[in-house]
Amino acid sequence: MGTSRSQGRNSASTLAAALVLLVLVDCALAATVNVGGSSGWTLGYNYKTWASTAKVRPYDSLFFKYDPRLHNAMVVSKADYDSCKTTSPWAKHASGKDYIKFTKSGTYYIICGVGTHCKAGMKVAVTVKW
Ligand SMILES: [Cu+2]
Repeated sequence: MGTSRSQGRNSASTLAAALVLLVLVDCALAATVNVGGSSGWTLGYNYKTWASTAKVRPYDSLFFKYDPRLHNAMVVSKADYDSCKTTSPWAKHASGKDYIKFTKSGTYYIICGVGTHCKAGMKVAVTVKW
């Protein structure tokens, strides 16, 4: 009886170790996802369609490539995404080569805060999940 209990513990800790290893390997394999594919972050691109097929996992980097004189990338709340409100972003990126990483599953909202670009469709809702 004692033996089988201890075996149970051992296989449980082996399983735990395997899961930790799996997560570590997954993190090490984190990918870079080009937002907008080869078009990058720009006006006149359908980010809804792009996002519907994009595979983004926690720890992946979303890469926003654009001319920093023309655009930026703001991480905002869903409400601000819906209304294109640019005055209270959670984070503002403006290098033109921005890597944005989310470590938790969820839907994240990024808009361009320049002029009326967001209203023109320069906004993306990205679902991050394993
Ligand atoms: Cu813009």
